[in-house]
Amino acid sequence: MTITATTEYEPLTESTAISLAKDLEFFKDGALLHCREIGDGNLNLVFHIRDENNTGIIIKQALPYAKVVGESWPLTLHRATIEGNYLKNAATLVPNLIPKVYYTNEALAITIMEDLSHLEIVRNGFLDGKDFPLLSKHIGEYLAKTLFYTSDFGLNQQEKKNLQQAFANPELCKITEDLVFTDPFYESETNDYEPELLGSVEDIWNDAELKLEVAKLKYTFLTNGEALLHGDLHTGSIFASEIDTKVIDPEFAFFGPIGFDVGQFFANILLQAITRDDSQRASITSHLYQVWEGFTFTFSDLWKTKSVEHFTQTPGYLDFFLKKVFTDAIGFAGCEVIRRTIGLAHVADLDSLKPYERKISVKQQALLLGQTLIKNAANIRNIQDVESLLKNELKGNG
Ligand code: SR1
Ligand code: MG
Repeated sequence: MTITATTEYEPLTESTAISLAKDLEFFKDGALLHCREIGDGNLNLVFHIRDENNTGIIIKQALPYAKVVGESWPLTLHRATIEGNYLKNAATLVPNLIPKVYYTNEALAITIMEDLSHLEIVRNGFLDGKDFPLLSKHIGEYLAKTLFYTSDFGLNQQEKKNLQQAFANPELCKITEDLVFTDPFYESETNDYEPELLGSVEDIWNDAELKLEVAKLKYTFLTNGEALLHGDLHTGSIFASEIDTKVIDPEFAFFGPIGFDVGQFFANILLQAITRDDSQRASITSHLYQVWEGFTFTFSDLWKTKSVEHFTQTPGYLDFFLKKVFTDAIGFAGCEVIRRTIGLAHVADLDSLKPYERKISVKQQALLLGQTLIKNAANIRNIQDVESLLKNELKGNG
């Protein structure tokens, strides 16, 4: 079976991915092509095709269901179009921080893009003890530019409303609404945790104060369309090296609260930080400082020099806005830490811990950290406060 650019949807295989790449003339006639399916995420197929000179492309294809669960969880193919459109928009704002998109095909639900195999997924690199010295400077810039220029401060406000319609992404938003904001806080079938965590999990389910704060955060996520978010900005969605950073996988993109993207990045740094001993932790927590500093520096500069909104020159407005983003981000980070510990989609930072007893004890600490972030978000003023909470959690339970 050959799949060409005009074929109806069908999941690719390594061999049909090669025929498609040939049909689209990505390689010279007669090139010796090698293809491997390398997708390790929860949802899609990812094919790496390269020729004998190691020149390559990536073909990403959405499946009509969530790969992590199987065909019993149908999922829209439209997410591939959302992803392609997000990357095209981001190419005008942060071309250096995303992969180049070569081709998209809505019917086949594919995006063909730059081969990033010279870089490494940040989560895996952290697990191997690597650091990415420019990562958080780059992510700070990425967040500031993508979020400012798609907000009512950086984009014509009528245009923004049109763009908001184009990025309606109800099915993918529903995944986040359920898996991040709802299921972990109730006894839900999607949750996944070790039996030894049951006591800590029940503490969460029985904590009315916590649930009220989560309800408010979920409502903010549901209703506050501040800017075009990446929507799933964890360390598995970022490729990096010592000098380069590329954000991938924006299929969850939609107009939501700015603090959500910031908070997901915070949370995934914290999920790595909490696994480290004192001597190894500072190199990770420094990413929290740098990303927030980078974000606020660039966002403030854009606010002062590129705003389309009259009120941005009003004294106090920028400080008020950044404070609100920070508070939202801390609450969202708490939800992400909890769901990555006991929800459906885990992270290797925690799941790979050994021995088993240590994994359980770090997960307990993660749950407490998540609860504290959510309940105290309004009183957490800066990254120093976050770092103190992390230290207290580790001291109290280590
Ligand atoms: C069913 S999808 C589970 C998770 O994978 C994605 O990367 C998102 O984080 C989602 O919540
Ligand atoms: Mg993803």
